[in-house]
Order: sequence, then C-alpha cells, then structure tokens
Amino acid sequence: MVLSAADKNNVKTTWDKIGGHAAEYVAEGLTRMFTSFPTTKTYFHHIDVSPGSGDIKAHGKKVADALTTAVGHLDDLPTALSTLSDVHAHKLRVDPVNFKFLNHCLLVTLAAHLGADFTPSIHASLDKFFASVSTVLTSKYR
Ligand code: HEG
Repeated sequence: MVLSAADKNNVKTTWDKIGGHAAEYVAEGLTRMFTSFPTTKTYFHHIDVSPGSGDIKAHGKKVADALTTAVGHLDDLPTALSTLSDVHAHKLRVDPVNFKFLNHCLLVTLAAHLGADFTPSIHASLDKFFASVSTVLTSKYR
C-alpha cells in the first residue's frame, strides 16, 4: 500500500480536524468493533468492553496515540511502529482479519463525526492509511 502525496495530505488534514477528539473517536470505533464483530472481544477478555467503560477509554487513548505517531511518520511507518508491530505479532497474536474489522469501524466513526468533510477522497486516503498501519502491525507474523 503506497500513500500518495495527496493521501498523506488528506490524512494529516483530517487528523488536524479531529484534534483533541482522537482518543474519544477511537474508543467509539472500538465499541463499534466489539458490537458489530463480537469475536474481537476474545482478545480483550481481561478488560471491561462494555460501551463507555474506563478500560475502553484508556485503550482508545493508547491506540489513538499510536495512530497520531503514525500520522507524524507517514514516510516511514515500519520504523515508527516497529515496537508495536512486535507486540501484536509476538505477544498479542491478533489474527490479521481483525484489523479489517477495526479499520472499518474507525472509518464509520470518522464518517459519522466529520460529516461533509468525509469526502470520497478523504475516505479513500484514510482507508489506505489504516490499511498501511495494519500491514506494519501484522508484518512480523512469520
Ligand atoms: Mg492493538 C494493545 C495499537 C489493532 C488488540 N494496541 C495495543 C496498544 C497499542 C495498540 C498502542 C498498547 C501496546 C502496549 O501497551 O504495549 N492496535 C493498535 C493499533 C491498531 C491496533 C494502532 C490498528 C489500527 N489491536 C488491534 C486489533 C486488535 C488489537 C485489530 C484485536 C482485535 N491491542 C490489542 C490487544 C492489546 C492491544 C488485546 C492489549 C490490550 C491490553 O492488555 O491492555
């Protein structure tokens, strides 16, 4: 997945618009994922996955911070996310299919909040961005 200059610009512009809402939006995306794709809950048996829980808020903040790091390093995602990639492949062992579920739910969440700013072009660039992050996080499974 190669992000074009226009994609990178779209992703950065959108992340700026999201501003301080990133953690809240990612938490909503996680809640949508747990609700729409309940098998994803098996990875989170040790936390409270009910909507609005403190655990979901805390995890949303961690994931949002990682995505913000990624937005700041669009030219070198593998290096920026290397440690996180190790964690997902070797420790958490999240089946890659789950990344598609989360990405979909993050897109739905952003579409709901961004309204008219969620243009087809922004949609496509964000989709490519989340797919690129997922590729890195699932790149060390073998
Ligand atoms: Mg992962 C932990 C980021 C997808 C399951 N995830 C984490 C952490 C971050 C993160 C930053 C904390 C790592 C640490 O404390 O060392 N996750 C992250 C991103 C994405 C992603 C950026 C994709 C956009 N994660 C993902 C998916 C699943 C999953 C799809 C499973 C459905 N993550 C998962 C679990 C943990 C983390 C089970 C450990 C949670 C905990 O024990 O607190």
